[in-house]
Amino acid sequence: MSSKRAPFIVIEGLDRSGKTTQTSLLQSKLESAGIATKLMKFPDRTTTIGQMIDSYLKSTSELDDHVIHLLFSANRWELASTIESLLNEGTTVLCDRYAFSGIAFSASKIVASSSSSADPVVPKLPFEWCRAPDIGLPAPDVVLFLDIAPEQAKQRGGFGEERYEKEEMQARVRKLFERIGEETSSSSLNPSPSSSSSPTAAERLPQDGRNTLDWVIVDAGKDVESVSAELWDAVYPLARDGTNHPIGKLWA
Ligand code: Z5A
Repeated sequence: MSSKRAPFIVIEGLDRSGKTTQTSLLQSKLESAGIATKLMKFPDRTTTIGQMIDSYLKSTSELDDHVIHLLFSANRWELASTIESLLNEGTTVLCDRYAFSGIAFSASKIVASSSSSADPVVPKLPFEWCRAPDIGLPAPDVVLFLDIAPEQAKQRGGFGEERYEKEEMQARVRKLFERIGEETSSSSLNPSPSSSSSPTAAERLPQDGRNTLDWVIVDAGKDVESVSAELWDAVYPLARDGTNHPIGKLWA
């Protein structure tokens, strides 16, 4: 890879969209192709901060909404320099959830009086406030967003065990992810694909030389192997070739 660095690849998506399944498959495939890869996951429940988050998500502790949001962000900051070192050493970083989940989940919380369909929906935490603590984190080179309808996700194993796994909240989270994806893509210097047909994930990858990340939507409702093949096409050229571009700073 000479003077190039390795790419930072984030997989985002709704609950049960298959992030854990797909990041682990991708890691195996990359390593079989001889590409050093580090798999990371947020929240990282192994750190002291991560243990506080884990206990909150399992509803064994209560925290103010502001506090838990800041803990999720702090959990990323405590690993920010590790991410940068790995990329500079030539290790591809594959990350299961990142700051985008941070905004989508916290900004989807609404005040109790707006939970009935007759009331206007009032967020507890403003979108911009939710984004602020993550400004300046290492920016991924690409975000692969696993998109799935909440009704389909619900049919998959384990849904409903943790605090945020409620269908109404997942629907709001999905809308917020759409907003984040649009804002992220529109801030890209890359021209949008000119073809009117749906481009594959690989066709939508950023060209080297761009100065911001790209947001690629992947249909996660397909079978495991089809999703994995699409992710592989998107990730392999980037991981094989590396990039000359310096590590960006998120939203900075
Ligand atoms: N959160 C937050 O609020 N703020 C933050 O800053 C961050 C996170 C980073 C925990 O996240 C919660 O933290 C989460 C967001 C919030 N809240 N919720 N709810 P987590 O990442 O630790 O959550 P998780 O429980 O480990 O992952 P997940 O999202 O629920 O699942 P997944 O990783 O996307 O899916 P999976 O485990 O790979 O697959 C789920 C099941 O579906 C499993 O039985 C698979 O065998 C099956 N599966 C997978 N793919 C397929 C396909 N293609 N077809 C059929 N079945 C499939």
